[in-house]
Amino acid sequence: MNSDASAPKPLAANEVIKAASNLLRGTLVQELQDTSTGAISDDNGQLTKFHGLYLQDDRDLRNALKKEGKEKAFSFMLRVRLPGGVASPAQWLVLDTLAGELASPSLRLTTRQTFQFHGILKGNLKPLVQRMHHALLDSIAACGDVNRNVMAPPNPERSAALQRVYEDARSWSEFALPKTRAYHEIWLDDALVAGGEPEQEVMYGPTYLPRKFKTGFVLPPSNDSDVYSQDLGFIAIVENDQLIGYNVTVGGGLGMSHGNAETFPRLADTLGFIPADKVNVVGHAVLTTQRDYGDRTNRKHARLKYTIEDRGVEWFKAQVEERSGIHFAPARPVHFTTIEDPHGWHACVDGTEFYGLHLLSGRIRDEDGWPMKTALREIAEIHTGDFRLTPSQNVTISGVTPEQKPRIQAILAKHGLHKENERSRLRLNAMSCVALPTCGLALAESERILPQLLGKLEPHFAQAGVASEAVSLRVTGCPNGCARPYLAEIGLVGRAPNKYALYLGAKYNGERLNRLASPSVTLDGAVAMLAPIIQRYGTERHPGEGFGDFCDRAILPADATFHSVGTVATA
Ligand code: SRM
Ligand code: SF4
Repeated sequence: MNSDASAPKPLAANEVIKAASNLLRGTLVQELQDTSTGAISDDNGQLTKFHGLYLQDDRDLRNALKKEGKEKAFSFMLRVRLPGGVASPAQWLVLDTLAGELASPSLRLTTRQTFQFHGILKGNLKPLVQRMHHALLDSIAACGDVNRNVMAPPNPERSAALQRVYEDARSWSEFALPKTRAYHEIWLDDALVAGGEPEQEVMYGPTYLPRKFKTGFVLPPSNDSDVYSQDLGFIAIVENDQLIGYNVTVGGGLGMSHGNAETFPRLADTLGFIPADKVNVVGHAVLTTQRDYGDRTNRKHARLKYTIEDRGVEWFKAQVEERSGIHFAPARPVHFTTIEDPHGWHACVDGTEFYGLHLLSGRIRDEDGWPMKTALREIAEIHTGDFRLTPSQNVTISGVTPEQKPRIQAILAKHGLHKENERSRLRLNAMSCVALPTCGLALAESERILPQLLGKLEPHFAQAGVASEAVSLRVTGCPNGCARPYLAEIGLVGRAPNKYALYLGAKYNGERLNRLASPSVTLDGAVAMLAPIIQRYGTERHPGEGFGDFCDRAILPADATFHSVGTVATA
């Protein structure tokens, strides 16, 4: 067979779908009216992602339904767009009500500071989006090949600088929204204004980006949103309590596929320093460079990290400088110490306080002895501040006045939910992705086995006398890395039912990836491997040495170089 190696590769199927979609409309309106199935076509399924919606099915029911010759139990997941994770009490109450009335009863806080509904039946999609809209909430660009939910430090009123960082994050999020009216037409029944200006995606163009694109803002010493895992990162530089600018990072990303060495997690490179008022212009240049040069032929090679890996960071920096007209100054020194959310009560400069509430895996539901949904609803009913979703799937009850504090404390106490001090740091720092039963890509359990895994690991940390050490444990049901497991000191990544790859040795502050310690272990096998390491950590660690640093120094062989790109580079 003749093949011409120089012939251009065909575009990925998604590129053809986007191009033919009339700016993300496809035939969604018609398909939503089809009541003969709970599903939609694959092509339209790719487009709904840009509207924040995923078609899923209940994987617990798959086999039984197949045996009965029935359609899969289809439903949709909806991800809210919530830059910086801020929701008012009124919005909380709307979301709480919708979960149960029009979706599964539980709400899920994500690793990128937003809410997800699961289990929305096709016929409930429009009413749900419309009721969210009345509460000034939407799901535009929460998923899809666009700039996704922008992450930002969750408690801006802790300082004037943080407030400014939050505002810059919001501004970039708005700036980089798609301009199509498709969402409004399809879900909110907005008619196109006849004779109006022709619709144009000036920044994205008609085929948007080659792949998803993520932005995170951080303010050292906290690296709570794992800035080096973001396609585009802004590290706030503060002098004399004033924000003076940002170090800009590019090309982070974590997703990979088991057994495919061409896919890998990668930490971002630092391009340099920019003044604070240049965020949008630099963001625009980064995004359009990726728009023009990202790989549109292979979705497994389409993230910005591969564009930079292939073409070099100096080339990329030159592109951004040329497009933005801004010359990067040398990066300012930054020092990260933690990724942990603040738990319990904390004071803010405006005289209010916030309460950092720990939620395992971000799940909000009522369980015996753990009535999280009821408690948060009761708080929302009286709260005059707001709620902040954190990058570690927790929530802070923010802007609490001295008068309100006793009332909120009483609600937490009544429901037994003020126990952050009694939890191990391992538990407080743990994260897991959703995985089964809703995630179509899950190879193994994640959220559902986290409590069991913690229950088995915590006694080892206690026995070794290190229960109060902050240790990051992150579990995912597949190598896509939704709970950022490659930046965890202990990372477990699903391969098959009860089979996980075990990774150790990341730096706690998110500046170094972990390395493969075992390619395939059961959960019990992982606990058995970890037990003696935890014991040794208790007795052999250097003063102040984190668990990840200890594993990197004393446990992992020096030649265990699973990740080739594992350090923070500065261009
Ligand atoms: Fe993710 C796909 C859940 C954060 C990398 N992710 C998915 C899907 C939508 C599965 C699918 O495509 O069918 C999952 C839906 C599960 C469900 O039932 O809800 C899913 N990802 C999540 C969430 C909800 C995990 C959580 O438990 O919180 C997070 C939602 C964040 C948000 O609010 O926007 C979530 N996903 C992440 C992160 C972490 C981050 O962004 O900080 C990553 C790794 C960082 C990165 O992007 O490199 C991540 N998700 C992926 C990937 C791999 C992308 C790649 O470049 O290879 C996929 C699969 C894909 O895109 O093809 C994926
Ligand atoms: Fe699903 Fe994999 Fe993401 Fe977990 S890591 S939510 S299993 S895609």
